[in-house]
Amino acid sequence: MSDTIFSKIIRREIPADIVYEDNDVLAFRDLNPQAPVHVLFIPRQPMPTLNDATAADAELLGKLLLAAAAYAKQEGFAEQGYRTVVNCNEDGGQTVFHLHVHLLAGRRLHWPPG
Ligand code: DGP
Repeated sequence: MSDTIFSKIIRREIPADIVYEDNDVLAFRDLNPQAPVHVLFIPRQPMPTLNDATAADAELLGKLLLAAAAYAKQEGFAEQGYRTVVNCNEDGGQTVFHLHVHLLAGRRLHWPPG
């Protein structure tokens, strides 16, 4: 089982600007924001990468995306738009090995990403 900086945030061992939580999901502002809104949605139960997900995790993965969409609606930028991203391993640019969904919003995001 991985223990990363995100597990420490879950255990409140280090501070984070938490914007949402429920029994399965925690969401907090990214320390190094890439857009005016940059929130990370993570499962409380750690999973290093998307590669480690199985069919048993389908509901949890859905909850992460639904929590991100609900936050976008609550904060009023859902109609304007936003992006959700899951980076996986080296080429995906993953640096913290506790699966997370990035929610980016508040500016026009470019495509393709760099
Ligand atoms: P990724 O590159 O996809 O693994 O994204 C990891 C993100 O986590 C990155 O955008 C920066 C953020 N991050 C790293 N350490 C911390 C931390 O201690 N607190 C917060 N809030 N965010 C962090």
